[in-house]
Amino acid sequence: MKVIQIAGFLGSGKTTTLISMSKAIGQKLNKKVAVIVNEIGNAPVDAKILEEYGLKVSTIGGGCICCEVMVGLADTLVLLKKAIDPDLVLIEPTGVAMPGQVKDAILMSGSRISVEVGLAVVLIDPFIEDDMLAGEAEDNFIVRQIANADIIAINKIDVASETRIKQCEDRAREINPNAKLVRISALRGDGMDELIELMVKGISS
Ligand SMILES: Nc1nc2c(ncn2[C@@H]2O[C@H](COP(=O)(O)OP(=O)(O)OP(=O)(O)O)[C@@H](O)[C@H]2O)c(=O)[nH]1
Ligand SMILES: [Mg+2]
Repeated sequence: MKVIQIAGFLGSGKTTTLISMSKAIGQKLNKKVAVIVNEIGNAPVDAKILEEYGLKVSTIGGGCICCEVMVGLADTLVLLKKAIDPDLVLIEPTGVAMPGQVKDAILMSGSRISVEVGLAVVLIDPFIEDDMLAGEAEDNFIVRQIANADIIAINKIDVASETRIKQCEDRAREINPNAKLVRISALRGDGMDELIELMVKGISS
C-alpha cells in the first residue's frame, strides 16, 4: 500500500487536486484508491504557524500535539488497509502540516502493516501575496513547506498569467532546487497526467 500526500497552504487547491487525481488514477490505472482528508487538529500541525497567521492555538500535554495526531493518522491507515486494502492512499493534510511530519506519521503504521511512504507534492497558489513567499524557511511557514516538498506544483494555471506563473516557478526553484517542478490546473486538468506519473509510478498492489 503506497501512501502519497497532496500538501500546500490553505486554499491552494489540495481538495480539487485530490479529487482530480483519484478519479484519473481509478479510471486509467485500474487501481484501488482511498483518500484521507485531515482537517486542522487531526494531522500534524505546526502550531507556531497557526500563531503566525493570527489563529488561536491550544496545545495538548505541554506543547506536543504531534505525537497524538501522528498516532491518529497511523491508526487510520491500519484500519483502511484492513477494511479495503487499497493499492494507493492519497492524503490531504491540513494546509498547515509539514510534509516531513506527515511522512513520519505514515511510517508509524509500518510496524503493523506493510506501507510505502510515497512522495509529497506541495501546491503553490499563484494568487497568494508575494510577501507570503518571501523570506527564509525559519520564519515563513509557506517557504518551509515548499522547501520540504518532493514535487512542487504551481496550481490554477488556467487563471494565472504567464508572468505570475514564471515568478512563482523562479521563487520555488530558489527555495527548493531539488524538487521536481510542474504546472497544473486541478480544476481544468492541465498537468494532471504528468503529476500522476511522477507520484504514482511503480505502485504495487
Ligand atoms: N481556477 C482554478 N481554481 C482552482 C483550481 N484549483 C482549486 N481552485 C479553487 O480554489 C479554491 C480552493 O480549492 P480547494 O481545493 O478547496 O483548496 P484546498 O487547498 O483543499 O483548501 P483548504 O483545504 O481549505 O486548505 C476553490 O474555490 C477551488 O475551486 C484551479 O486549478 N483553477
Ligand atoms: Mg481542502
